[in-house]
Amino acid sequence: MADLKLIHAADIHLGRPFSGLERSNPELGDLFRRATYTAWERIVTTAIERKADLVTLGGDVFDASSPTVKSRVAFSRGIDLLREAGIRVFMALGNHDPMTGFPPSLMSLPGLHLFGKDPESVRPSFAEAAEGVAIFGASFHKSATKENLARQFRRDPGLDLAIGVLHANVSGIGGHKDYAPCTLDDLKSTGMDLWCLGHVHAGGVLRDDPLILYAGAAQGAHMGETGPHGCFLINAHQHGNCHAEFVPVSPVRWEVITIDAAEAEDGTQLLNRAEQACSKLCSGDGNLESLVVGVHIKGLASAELRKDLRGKEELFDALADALARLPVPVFVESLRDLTREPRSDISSDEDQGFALEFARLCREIAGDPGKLVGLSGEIVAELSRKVGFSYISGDSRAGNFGSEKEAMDYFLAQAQGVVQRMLGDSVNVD
Ligand SMILES: [Mn+2]
Repeated sequence: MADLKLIHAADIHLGRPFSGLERSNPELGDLFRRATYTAWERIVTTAIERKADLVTLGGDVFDASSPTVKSRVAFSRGIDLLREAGIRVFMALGNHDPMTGFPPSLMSLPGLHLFGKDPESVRPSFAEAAEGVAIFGASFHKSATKENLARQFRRDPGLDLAIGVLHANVSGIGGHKDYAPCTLDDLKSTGMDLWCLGHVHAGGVLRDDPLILYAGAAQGAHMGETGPHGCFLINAHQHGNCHAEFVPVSPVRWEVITIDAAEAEDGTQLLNRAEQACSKLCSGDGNLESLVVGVHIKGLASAELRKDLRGKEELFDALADALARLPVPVFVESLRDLTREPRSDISSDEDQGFALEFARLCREIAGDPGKLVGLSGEIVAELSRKVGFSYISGDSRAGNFGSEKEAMDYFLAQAQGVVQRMLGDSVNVD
């Protein structure tokens, strides 16, 4: 066989909305609504421009098991364009778009091979390059597929190149449902030269030999999906030896930018730093149409900066205005003040020991109502002895509350604030 070139994509989630955008912005709203469709169009264009022999899709191409008409039309158009360019598509379905409920109109599109629920192999005979090549795959029958599908695959003897396409959770990767669970060894044992997977939204290569990779979500949809997203262009040679190149396609990128308070004397300088950080992120990705950022400010804040940070709503608006005007418009998703004030009375070791102990005590008390009685006074006393009354607002003294429960609820909220102010983000008390 000649070398084979393929594009692998998965988790396009056509029609998926963005979450966590608390404030609306009409201009960007339209871009966000189009984002998953744009990503799919770019996958198609990339396959055509880079002269791929075939395209593999690893499931969750649609966000919903009953895709909207817009999603169905967009998908069909892409398959048509690929077919006209002589590129066939091999698709396995995932938990968002399982066989049950999958639109019959999409099941037999010309140019598309849809894998059934049982593992099967296809020998594409459409191109000289594909001689001796087999594509293996299986689709989720229903959303919550718990069986290990990978173990049901076996390479046919005599093949030059065996490619597997599957939606699966390898090694229980966190943050994703444990559907079609399997291990890297399960995948390797099948004898495939290449595994093109879907499900995990952070794409990447899991193993080089054989090449096992997740395409990742073609477009991130929330702060848990930061960084560039796209598909992979894979050059496959006889009996493996595959090389994968990541191709970014997402028009919108999510990122967290962290600004050191030591580098910003006040709110104005903070805006400048944020602008610089965003411009740097946008440079070098010509596909990027917008950036959504969470802005974290940490470190030791000057008195001036603290003053500006206290007017957080206004600072947020100023930041949102400034960043929206950048050449690649930036949408501010959130602004987190993780700064701390300078203190000299307690050593940092003591701070951490006390903070953790206090957080543990609060959690223990919250889980045992019997311990509430009388502890509110003790907590205030302990807190004030350790960190000084300047950290505790006046109304938190014992006796100002209608009940112990009310007092405890207040102190727990207070404690979180105190711990955060003392430690910035260096200790996670959750
Ligand atoms: Mn998915």
